[in-house]
Amino acid sequence: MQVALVGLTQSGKSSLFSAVAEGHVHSDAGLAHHVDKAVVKVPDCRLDKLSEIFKPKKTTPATIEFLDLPGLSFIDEPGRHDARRTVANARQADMLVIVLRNFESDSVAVYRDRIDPQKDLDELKSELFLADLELVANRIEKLKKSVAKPTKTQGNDRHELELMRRYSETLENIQPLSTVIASPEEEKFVRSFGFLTMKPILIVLNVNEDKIAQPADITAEQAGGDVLVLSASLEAELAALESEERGVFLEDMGIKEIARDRLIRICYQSVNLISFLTVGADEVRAWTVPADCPAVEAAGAVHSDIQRGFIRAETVHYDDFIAAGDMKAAKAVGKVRLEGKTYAVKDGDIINFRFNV
Ligand SMILES: Nc1nc2c(ncn2[C@@H]2O[C@H](COP(=O)(O)OP(=O)(O)OP(=O)(O)O)[C@@H](O)[C@H]2O)c(=O)[nH]1
Ligand SMILES: [Mg+2]
Repeated sequence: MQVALVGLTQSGKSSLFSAVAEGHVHSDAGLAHHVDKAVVKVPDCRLDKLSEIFKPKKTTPATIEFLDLPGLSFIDEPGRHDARRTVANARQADMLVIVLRNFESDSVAVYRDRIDPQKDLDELKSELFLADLELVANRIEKLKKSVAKPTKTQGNDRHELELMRRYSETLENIQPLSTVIASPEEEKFVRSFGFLTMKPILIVLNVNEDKIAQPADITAEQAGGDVLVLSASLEAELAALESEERGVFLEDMGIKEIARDRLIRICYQSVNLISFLTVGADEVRAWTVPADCPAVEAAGAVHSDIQRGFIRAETVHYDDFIAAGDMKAAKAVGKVRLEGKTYAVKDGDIINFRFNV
């Protein structure tokens, strides 16, 4: 899974990126189109707890990849030119985190002479709509030509043309494409286009340090996605501290959790991914699968042999396991179930696959 940090110039993306990537030094000096990438562990206290219990040789968390994209500017033609390139990079991501500037600073240049996150968001969103509309329009032109010829793909092309016309209408009515996907099959069919308005979004309001506890000026409804208030530069400083130092610092500031952890978790949930867990003396591990994934496919995430030779998924939910104390006790109270191939795996299921190859 990939998450792209997008936003107008100097909104705090790279600062947030270095917080998320915990000290990954960003290296965009002089490289106008450089995209930084970092693989980030998904914080999961269940995994920590299970590691304490099983004391495995190895603990493996779920991960997400973050992309730090260059800042967008639509003020002049060179800016628009660069923005097109950046936006094309965002198409590969599964989700967008839109970073909005809401901090005052004399030393950081201000976009369009304003500090106004709502206006910035409106501008960004309309550019995302336009980028999708352009893609759809190009596709329609191509398809109009190809459906006129009796080729093997004619049937498919007709179907696609119909879809693209519907999308064009949707976008012209300023509705995101995420609102018109009719079925999972359709979603799969158009996924490779990377439509931006089809992606889940999270809005980050980057405020001054003394404002992090205040409610956001923008509601989730206005934003069209969850809103997270944080200070990117504070997050970057916190991420650079050793965990003990960080704990003391957070306590002093009266903060329960760093925003970074919350951000990563929200991203994971926004694209409908869940973690199931495997435990043992060798490894305690979180595995990433789509929500409601059938058990037999979850088995495939671990190993194709386990999928092929699937017999049963011995399953206990993490909460039941912790309540019971250990596996034996969980079995004794009937919380360990033997599930078949079609069982829809839940977030936090601890699974032991029985298989035969
Ligand atoms: N006061 C304050 N300054 C910040 C904050 N976040 C970022 N900055 C400063 O704003 C400037 C730009 O931050 P970056 O993180 O590089 O912003 P960016 O969005 O990556 O910038 P571009 O990639 O050039 O678009 C830097 O000087 C940061 O130190 C914040 O929360 N508060
Ligand atoms: Mg940057």
